[in-house]
Amino acid sequence: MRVVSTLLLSAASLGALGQSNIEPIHSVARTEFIGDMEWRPGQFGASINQYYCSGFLYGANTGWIQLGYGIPLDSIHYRNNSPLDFGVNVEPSGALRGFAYGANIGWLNFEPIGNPKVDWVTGKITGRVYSANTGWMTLDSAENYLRITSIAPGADTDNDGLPDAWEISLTGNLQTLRSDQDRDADGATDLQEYIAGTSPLDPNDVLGLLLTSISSASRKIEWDSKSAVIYRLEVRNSFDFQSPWQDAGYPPQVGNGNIMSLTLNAQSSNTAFYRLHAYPPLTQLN
Ligand SMILES: [Ca+2]
Ligand SMILES: [Ca+2]
Ligand SMILES: [Ca+2]
Repeated sequence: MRVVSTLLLSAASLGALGQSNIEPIHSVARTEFIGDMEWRPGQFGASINQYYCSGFLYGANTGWIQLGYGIPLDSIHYRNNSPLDFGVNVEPSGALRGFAYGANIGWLNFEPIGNPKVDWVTGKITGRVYSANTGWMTLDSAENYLRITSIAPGADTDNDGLPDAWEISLTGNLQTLRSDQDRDADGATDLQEYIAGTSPLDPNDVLGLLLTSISSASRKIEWDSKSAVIYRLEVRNSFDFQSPWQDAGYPPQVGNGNIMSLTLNAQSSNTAFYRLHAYPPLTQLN
């Protein structure tokens, strides 16, 4: 009965967070002593965004386990110092740290020894989680692993298209940034800067082509990449600003945090215009 009431209590706040982003065919973790643990037991399954986790795991022998209370009280990270502010946080590296709770088994500790972690490039979740009552839960093994196929959006209580955690971590409020505004006047909207992983408060941090070297043999373009952001080169063959941007036909590139480059083939039109389009980590293009 206590388990059911916990589920109902948190369903309202979870509604704002969207559905589980655990891939249905990679949703089961193994445990030492208590059988399989399902990370997507329906629409209120685990949801992992760039800052924190929410949602529920389920095991036939354990009942429901809550990954977080729903939305951290400071909108960014759970403090894990009260029953109303507990949960598993997500560090920029993808490390999962904090506490999950099951009424039947108590706390599960996401800590450095087991090092549970999301890989922002592949979406795979690796490592182990410890519970004093039930032992280790293994998130990946040779034949089995957990995976997310997108980054959950997280809470957006002011409905402006920007995750509250991102807004508040940068400005301390929900008013300064807006999706259709270009706060730092660098040509990219605040929403475009969120997607590209650039700062909406720094005009020197913006997605752009850094340098184009042109010779008769090749043209090379370079840009300052952000980790795990996906970049696709687009082309427009006309001065006409109404003409659409199209995929330039090069494989999407996954950012590595350093300067990246693409060498265009020599047949490229002399009058082509290029731009980079950024997509959030794990976006499936094609
Ligand atoms: Ca928002
Ligand atoms: Ca801007
Ligand atoms: Ca900027």
